[in-house]
Amino acid sequence: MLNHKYDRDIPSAEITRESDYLSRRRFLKNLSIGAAGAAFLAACRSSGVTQPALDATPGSTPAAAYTGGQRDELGRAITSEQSITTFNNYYEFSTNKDGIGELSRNLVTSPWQVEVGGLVHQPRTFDVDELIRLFPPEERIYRMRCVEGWSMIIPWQGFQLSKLIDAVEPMTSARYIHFVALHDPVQMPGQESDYFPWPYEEGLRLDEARNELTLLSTGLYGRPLSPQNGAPIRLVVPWKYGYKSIKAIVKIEFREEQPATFWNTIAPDEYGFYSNVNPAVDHPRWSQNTERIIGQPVRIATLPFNGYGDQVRSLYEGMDLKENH
Ligand SMILES: Nc1nc2c(c(=O)[nH]1)N[C@H]1C(S)=C(S)[C@@H](COP(=O)(O)O)O[C@H]1N2
Ligand SMILES: [Mo]
Repeated sequence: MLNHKYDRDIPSAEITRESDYLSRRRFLKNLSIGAAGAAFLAACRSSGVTQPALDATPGSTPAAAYTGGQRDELGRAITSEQSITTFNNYYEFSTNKDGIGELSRNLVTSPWQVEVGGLVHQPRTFDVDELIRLFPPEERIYRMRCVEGWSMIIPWQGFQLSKLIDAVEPMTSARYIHFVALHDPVQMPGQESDYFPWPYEEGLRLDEARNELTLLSTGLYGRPLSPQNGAPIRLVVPWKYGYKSIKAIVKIEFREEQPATFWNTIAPDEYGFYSNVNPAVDHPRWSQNTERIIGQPVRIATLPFNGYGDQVRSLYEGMDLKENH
């Protein structure tokens, strides 16, 4: 059922099918990935690393080092910092994608605390500065595929969520993690309306949260996150649609039961709990077969699990991924 109240603003140009580009992956394989990329891949091969999404560059990369040449492990060039910081989905501020930077400019992101609790032996409230000291960020170049049919390649700085999970010692009864974003209508004008079920919330199964791809990010392009990208701390789950990667996290809670999630509450038929990128399962109102990388002229084929199948497929063994979309 279509829910007009929450109907999303999808430019039709973003959702046009372009089956011509279905062989894009094979095509990309033959592209030159540049000397640094080739050296990195060679190093991975010789060290037996099977984790192509990890970049060799440490998190301390200065912003000035980003000359535009960096690519992900599929050979895709990183999206410009300009696009990443000016084309945003952040409904707490606006349902428009442009202008979020301006609207969120004065968001107070320091000091900022994240309360970690629920079914854990060591519940604790962390200051974000403390998290960064405890778990020094590293760089990960990840693809991000929005459910609307566009994508970006983003050089994040962050640390594996698994490190924080280990630190708080989950109880054996903990099976899910619930994430809650800031609720502050004074600072976040989009929350003045009760049109949406604030606060924004998200969830992962504990094994998904522990997967080594799952990040808590505190920066991108070598700079601390800007408010529009989720400062001071946000989730990044690259094999799932972008809306799972919740911004401005204030609470992380371990639970036995599957938590409610913002978009699933709004339109359960359209947005499932899992939300794994899956070109074989269309959104009820548009195809998920293709996507347009922001800044690129043509649509390309969307890859199962956004191209991270080798790292995450085993999490869903035996599950019907259409049923559990
Ligand atoms: N708190 C919060 N987190 C959010 C959103 C939001 O509206 N509020 N939008 C999501 C969506 S739909 C996407 S595609 C990504 C966009 O992240 P970016 O603006 O950093 O590219 O953030 C996700 N996280
Ligand atoms: Mo999105």
